[in-house]
Amino acid sequence: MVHYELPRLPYGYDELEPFIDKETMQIHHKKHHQSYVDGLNKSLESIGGDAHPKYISAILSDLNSVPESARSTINFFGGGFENHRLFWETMNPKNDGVPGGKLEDAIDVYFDSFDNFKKIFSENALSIQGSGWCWLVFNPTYNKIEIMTTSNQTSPWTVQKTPLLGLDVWEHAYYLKYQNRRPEYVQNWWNVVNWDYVGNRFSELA
Ligand code: MN3
Repeated sequence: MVHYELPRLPYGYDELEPFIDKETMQIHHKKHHQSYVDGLNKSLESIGGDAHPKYISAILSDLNSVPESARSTINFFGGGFENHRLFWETMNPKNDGVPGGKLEDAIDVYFDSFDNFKKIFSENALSIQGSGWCWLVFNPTYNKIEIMTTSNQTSPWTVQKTPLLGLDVWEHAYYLKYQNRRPEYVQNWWNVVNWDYVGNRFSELA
């Protein structure tokens, strides 16, 4: 039986200051992310996890293979587990603020410029009603990158798209510091995006 564990944060809780505060990072990682880990393990146990030995992204890509009794909890907790794992990896206290290499070229092709990409991504993030995520994904069917949003913890894997970069716009991601000021949170988050990581992820696919 595969048991998922809370992944280690690749930097200290206070290292994304002042853009994302220490207390938010601690609660978000140790409490919220842990709850998705626990929920995922419980859901897998309920259907005999040994029958589903694939990594969670592969399970999310083929939710119909999961017994109906656990499909919605695996969608939620499995998405929550994997979305947050990626979210931590795609942030970095020391970044140069711009994508490079093949990803930079693809952004120019599909969004005209990096500035325009950021504008469209931010507008999508702000348009989410309630809780959800805004994503830069790779669409393997058309071999292109796209921006999309999902509700709650639904992962792009569930629609066969590969998440490259995700922004958590649940209130728990920003409320302590920003209260209702989601636009300010989104704007400040760009300062901590780990473009090296996102670019490498893209290079492995395209
Ligand atoms: Mn979250």
